[in-house]
Amino acid sequence: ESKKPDSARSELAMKYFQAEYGHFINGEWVGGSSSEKIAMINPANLEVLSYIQSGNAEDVNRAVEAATQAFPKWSRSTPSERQAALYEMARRLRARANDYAAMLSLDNGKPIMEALHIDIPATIGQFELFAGAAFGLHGQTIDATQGVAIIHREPLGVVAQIIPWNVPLVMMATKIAPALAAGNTIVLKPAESVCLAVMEFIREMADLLPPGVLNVITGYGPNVGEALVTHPNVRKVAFTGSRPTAQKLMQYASVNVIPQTLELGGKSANIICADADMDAAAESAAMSIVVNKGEICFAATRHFVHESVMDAFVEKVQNILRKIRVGDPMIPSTQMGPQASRMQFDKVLGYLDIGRNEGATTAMGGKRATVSGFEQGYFIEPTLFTDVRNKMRIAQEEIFGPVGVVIPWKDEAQVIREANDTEFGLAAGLWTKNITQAHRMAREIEAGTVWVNRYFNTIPNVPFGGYKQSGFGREFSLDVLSHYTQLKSVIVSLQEGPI
Ligand code: TXE
Repeated sequence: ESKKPDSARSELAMKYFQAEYGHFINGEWVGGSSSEKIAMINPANLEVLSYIQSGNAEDVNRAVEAATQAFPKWSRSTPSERQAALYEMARRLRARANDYAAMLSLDNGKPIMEALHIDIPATIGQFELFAGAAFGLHGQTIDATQGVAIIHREPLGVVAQIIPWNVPLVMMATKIAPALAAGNTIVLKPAESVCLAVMEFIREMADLLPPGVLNVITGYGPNVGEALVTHPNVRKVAFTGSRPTAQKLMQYASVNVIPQTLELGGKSANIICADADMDAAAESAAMSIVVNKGEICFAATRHFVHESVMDAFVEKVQNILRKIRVGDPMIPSTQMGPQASRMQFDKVLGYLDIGRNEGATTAMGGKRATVSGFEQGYFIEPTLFTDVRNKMRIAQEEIFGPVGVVIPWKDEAQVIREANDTEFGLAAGLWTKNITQAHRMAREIEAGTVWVNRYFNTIPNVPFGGYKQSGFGREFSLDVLSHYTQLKSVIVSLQEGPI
């Protein structure tokens, strides 16, 4: 495919995006070593917004080389240099929040107001958190009679970071902010289906970092990923995405025995007790279906509702979903946009069929949504399945779309067993006014985050990550710095002579 001339692009595409993006290597935008380009598609109307390079091993090698060269100096930069760069990224993002929200909306299909009020603040939060952390990377000393040990905390070197398409700026920030704060250099690979807001961010922030500290290679996962993660100079890989890709990355990482942090999605349980604030619980459950069209790893997707309040709960969720405005994500009043890509659209429609075939009742939605003027777009109706059993595929597999399932429960031990009967363990929700029960159940749930009487409120300095097959390692919070540093113990003897 050849690059689309500006005359063939919409005004919005031209306003926000370049006609084409190169790779970003050693502080410069460069063409790919292959002439193949990937079209970036607006999922609301299938317009081509821009093109990115389809990278390969040769591009990866150039980027890793640049990052390797930049590391010695960056690793010895002062905390104030690193802090200044990270704060300035936060400041510029805040100053152009509306523009970045529009870019996310055009590129990914999320409603512009949601991008403005969820994605942008979450992205800024990561930059601010790790800007502060640049001054907190202390070592330690340990005194003993035989010697004194100085424990230095040192950066790892070149790190590979591979991010998905659902919340691109947040994913970029959770990866690059801690890595930069700790003095590492980076080769970042954004997703091939959605990455234009990331590319614009890199363009705007390029002057804040020395050349080679942050490099970006675009392209298809397998073409870029294997060369990147198996490169002998790469010291760590951080990834958010699907489990099959994570399994490949574990193999690649075994080549040079490098550490990984993996965040792999979920099938989060949301347990509603009989005494819950039913309006709040229903509103929250509906939002888990709607926010980012369900393309959120920690969305509550299995709603375990106490049988005594089942009918009231389902009716309330239906009433909320019925009023959701599905449509053009660039219109401020829109509450739900299209799935991010054809692949996701097909996947979700496939699960709607699976659910019906498994015998679930479609209490709401269940099909493609028609949006006038956007007939080609990847819109799906907010969908609620009832009469679901936890063993069904729609209750076990990550759909990653606007689909919730409702499962009744009777006693606490049973609901905990079923909530934990999943290969995933990213997050969970609990709704009750009984604090003893809340604390007890929160401890029993196998998940990295348990929200009580609220859902969705991630906090920049609170760890986030998975149990079981939802991955390992944490993001958000200062704990992340342990994934981007290593300890060196220098032991100085206090005794003369040999041991
Ligand atoms: O994921 P992939 P996909 C889940 C969600 C979704 C499904 C498939 O259920 O429907 O995964 O999405 C790069 N070496 N999540 O296919 O392939 C790829 O280019 C190195 C949950 O998009 O894992 C992209 O940059 N990299 C999730 C990134 O991996 C490779 C977010 C993610 O793509 C690669 C996204 C390879 N061999 C999807 N193959 C979450 N946890 O939030 C692909 N990639």
